[in-house]
Amino acid sequence: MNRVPLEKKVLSENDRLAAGLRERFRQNGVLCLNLISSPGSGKTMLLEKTLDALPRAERVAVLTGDIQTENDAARLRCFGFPVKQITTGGTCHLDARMIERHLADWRLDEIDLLFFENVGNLVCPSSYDLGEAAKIVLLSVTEGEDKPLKYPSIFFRSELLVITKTDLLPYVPFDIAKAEENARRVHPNMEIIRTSCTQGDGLKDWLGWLEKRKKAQSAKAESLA
Ligand SMILES: Nc1nc2c(ncn2[C@@H]2O[C@H](COP(=O)(O)OP(=O)(O)OP(=O)(O)O)[C@@H](O)[C@H]2O)c(=O)[nH]1
Ligand SMILES: [Mg+2]
Repeated sequence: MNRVPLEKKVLSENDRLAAGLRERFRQNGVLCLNLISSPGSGKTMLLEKTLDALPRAERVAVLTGDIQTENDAARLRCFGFPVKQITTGGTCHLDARMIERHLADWRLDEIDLLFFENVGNLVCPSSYDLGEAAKIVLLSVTEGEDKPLKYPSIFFRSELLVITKTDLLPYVPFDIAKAEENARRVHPNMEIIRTSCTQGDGLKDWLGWLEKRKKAQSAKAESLA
């Protein structure tokens, strides 16, 4: 009986903080993207390839979340962009308060593109708004094409699906067309990009999507100014 009101309170407090973050991102022209997937789907590797491909003058930063370890931040720091690890100590998702705290000593007016790598989990992160402009869900070909139907919330709420590890398709019984059909049953017209970070396939499409998304955000800001 008591569980529902408590959850509601925690979530509404998160929504309030997330709204504040979204407004700060808007004022500073930061495009903020929240990457979500099961553990090991390839979030960090996609970010490694992204940071490696971007010009060093690009104003990009990453907050990466995990329950334990600084491993992902260590992998991402070597590209020379600001990176911070958020260690949740048991919590299975990032929340807006963690984001607020870890952004405290960064100047948002010096960042154009900010990535959050959420804790590996296909369920809980979908309920927590972090003030991002868009959620992006990753699904690797080893996870099964039924996942959009079993975990619909995150596929419904994400603007883009990145299918990862397509180099493994010859070795796993994964029907990629069915996976895409399932994603679009949950989220009609969902944008989908197929990638292999080991082979480099689809990375151009991904970088092109980022560019397009940045332009859309700038155009929206100009139209509101
Ligand atoms: N074959 C293949 N392996 C990949 C690809 N992308 C990532 N991997 C491997 O998959 C494993 C997990 O990748 P990560 O990038 O650490 O995955 P993650 O989603 O960040 O994992 P968590 O942060 O623990 O949730 C690593 O061994 C990667 O080398 C890919 O495109 N192809
Ligand atoms: Mg990772």
